[in-house]
Amino acid sequence: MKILYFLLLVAFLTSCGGAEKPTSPTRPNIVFIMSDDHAYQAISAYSDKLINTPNIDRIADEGMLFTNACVTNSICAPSRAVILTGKHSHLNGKIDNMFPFDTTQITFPQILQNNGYQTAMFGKLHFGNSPKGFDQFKILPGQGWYYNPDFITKDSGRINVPGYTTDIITDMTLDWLKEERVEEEPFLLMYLHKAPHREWLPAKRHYTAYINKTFPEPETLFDDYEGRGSAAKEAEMNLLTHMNWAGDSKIPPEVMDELGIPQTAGWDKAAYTRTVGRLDEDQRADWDKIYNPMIEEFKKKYATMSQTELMKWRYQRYMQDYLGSIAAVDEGVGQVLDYLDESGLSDNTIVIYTSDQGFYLGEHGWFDKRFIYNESFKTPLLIKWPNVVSASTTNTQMVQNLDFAQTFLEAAGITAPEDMQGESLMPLLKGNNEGFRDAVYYHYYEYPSVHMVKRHYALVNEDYKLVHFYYDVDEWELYDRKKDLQEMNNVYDDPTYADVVIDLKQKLKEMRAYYKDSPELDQAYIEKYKDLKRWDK
Ligand code: SGN
Ligand code: CA
Repeated sequence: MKILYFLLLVAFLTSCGGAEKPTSPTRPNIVFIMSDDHAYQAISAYSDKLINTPNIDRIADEGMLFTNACVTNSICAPSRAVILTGKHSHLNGKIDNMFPFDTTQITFPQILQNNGYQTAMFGKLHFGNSPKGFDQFKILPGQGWYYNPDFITKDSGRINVPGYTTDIITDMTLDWLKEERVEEEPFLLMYLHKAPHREWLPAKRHYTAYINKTFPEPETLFDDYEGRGSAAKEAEMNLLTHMNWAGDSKIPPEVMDELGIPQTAGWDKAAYTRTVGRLDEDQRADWDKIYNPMIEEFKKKYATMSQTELMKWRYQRYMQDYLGSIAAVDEGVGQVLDYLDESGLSDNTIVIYTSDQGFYLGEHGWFDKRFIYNESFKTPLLIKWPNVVSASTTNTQMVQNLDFAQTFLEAAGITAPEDMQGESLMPLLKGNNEGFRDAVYYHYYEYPSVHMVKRHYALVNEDYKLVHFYYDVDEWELYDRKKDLQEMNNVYDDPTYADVVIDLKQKLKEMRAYYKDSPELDQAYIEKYKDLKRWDK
């Protein structure tokens, strides 16, 4: 009798699992690698002007490089919410970095887990709450630290781990693959770097190589923002005027005082204290050895430097630390790829490398992202999957981070929920681009906030970018993508484009309706958060 009860109980518990579990042993593993703020300009598979990333490049060598991948909302946590839910920000509710993710949303990892996948996440999530649908996770609280970071763990609460965060996340990822993973089940592994997010602290082993390099300047470093509307002019992300001297360029607060350099933001010096100030005694000694000569040299020349020279100096300082912090990411990716190869897992594993958005590396004189202008709108995307994706192929379609969830579900043989809004990339991966979308929708919300990038939504196709800035302005911009690669010239009011404007405005209206976005929803989001204090300048 007892046995009967037991069998009934087992049957009942199994039925509670909901979805049927496909058991095919060939279901692919998924290794999703994402770094934070990693510009495609800083991956040598796209361009080797700035840095060599041989390991990340391996993914493109063995698979597909997407040259027109883009995001739907160029900012961290919203981008992650889009990736996990397969829905635009206005539907998943995570419109900006400020408010926690709505955990009642269904995410693709939950679906994979319900269908027999093992799931694990290591690194930066940035949701303000823990991820659902993971058998294991160790995530950084908020933005996390570059050195000696805390982690929120599934099993052991909050822990502190000494060392360099990029390496620690790599080690956690490898440990899980080697020690914790069950061999019989397919897995989803999310390996999520904090680097190269601001304030760009490289690993000790990369200090010397990067601090002594000089990098080519982008053509638009001295952009004066003429020829566009008020949004570009009013944004606060210029290397000369908005980048922190202490926090970003690593000029210590006391040296700023000595030289009479005012803070660019109220938290300029505090940013230095909370980042460089986190180094332990030995780490600090290593840091000082390399950074002090740079500071001494700057002290000698500062008083005589022109604005142009200062801008050039700040660009080099920025690139040295930004690119320096990518070096460890590339090495970590190499270690994970090596392990997949050595363990025989590679053949049946999809490996994706992407970023939560792109980033300005001095283009338009900027750092940061948020805008729909190319360098932050586009994001790196490299995918390998031996036996399915041909090696060394390039795809130019307008794919989006919105498409990932449906792609992974299809790869796992699972029907995606109907309300997901992306398009599976499976046909593209197999070499068939026919019928894929010819335009994408974009909507950025976080304003007023740090960097002061105005709210805007847009339609982008191969030829044009039509943008509407709203909230405290009502301004339109149109860029001719074929003629104006740098996006320096808003042709919205140019009579030669009058017909294009009429046509694209109609298309944008239809697109908003198609994706279930609307002026009413814009207003509702403004109302919903209007009394919340969002940003202290
Ligand atoms: C921090 C950064 C900003 C950045 C946001 C959002 N300042 O506030 O420069 O735009 O994060 O970045 S920092 O000095 O504190 O790093 S995001 O990647 O999380 O969206
Ligand atoms: Ca980011």
